[in-house]
Amino acid sequence: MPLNQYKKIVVLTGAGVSAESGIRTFRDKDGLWEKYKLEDVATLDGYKRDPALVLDFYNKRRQDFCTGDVKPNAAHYALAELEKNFDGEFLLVTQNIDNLHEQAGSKNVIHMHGELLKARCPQTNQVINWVDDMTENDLCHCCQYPENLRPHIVWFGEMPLGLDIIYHNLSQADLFIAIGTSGTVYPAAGFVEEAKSVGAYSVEVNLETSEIHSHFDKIEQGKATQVVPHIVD
Ligand code: BJW
Repeated sequence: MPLNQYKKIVVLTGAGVSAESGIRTFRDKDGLWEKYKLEDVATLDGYKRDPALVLDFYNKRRQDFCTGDVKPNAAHYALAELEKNFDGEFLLVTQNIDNLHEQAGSKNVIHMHGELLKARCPQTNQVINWVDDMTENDLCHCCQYPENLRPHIVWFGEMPLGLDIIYHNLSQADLFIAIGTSGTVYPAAGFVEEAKSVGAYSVEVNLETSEIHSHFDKIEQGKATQVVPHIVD
């Protein structure tokens, strides 16, 4: 696909882009929501009800991520190369909380649903790196209140991060590419319509048919590691 005909590209990635790196998706067979109830582990109410359960959910995922053989795959690398070589403006918006895009070399990345390797003070919103032995009883590093730190994750009902920048970029985009996302979670699922409303061309890369496939101009069905290097070449 000749990408240099475009001036501003916005790419949205979801769990499918990291699936081939060994990170489980949410809604596929064997996905995380088969084992956990999202109301329990991905809402503020769930966290208030049972912080230990929620911390355990993220601790396990952090452990799997840090101790497993999890590395960026060909799709992550292809997107980093695209950003490096593209003459126009490029924004990568990811719903993923892993840092595989950064490990692959991507620079302009927004983690709209937070980051697994970070914690946040709910009072000041200060974000710090997660420390291995951190528990819910740790003192907050910025205000020293106990039991104050929480995972730096956007749960259901909470406002995703970086939305001003994302919508600003979508309002100027002439190419929008969504990769490995089921299109079930808003506001990310609405980004394609936002981009289309200003005339952007839109491409979806997915192994299956997403909930929002009918909004895209072009569907590239297949594994992210095979399709993405091909379309950004
Ligand atoms: C491959 C592949 C391979 C596999 N190659 N592809 C009613 C109507 C509309 C909206 C709402 C509603 N009720 C509530 C809402 C809002 C709510 C929402 O959308 N709910 C829906 C369930 C209906 N959204 C929110 O609450 C959000 N906040 C919000 O809306 O704030 C208010 C607001 C208002 C107006 C404007 C702006 C804001 C917050 C959402 C927070 C989501 N949090 C989670 C968990 C935290 C992170 C974590 O623990 O990791 O984020 S949920 C989970 O889903 C996670 C993901 O980022 C997110 C999206 O999932 P994703 O990435 O799409 O993964 P899957 O598993 O669903 O799909 C994987 C895809 O990959 C599949 O399609 C496969 O086919 C594909 N695939 N292998 C290519 N190799």
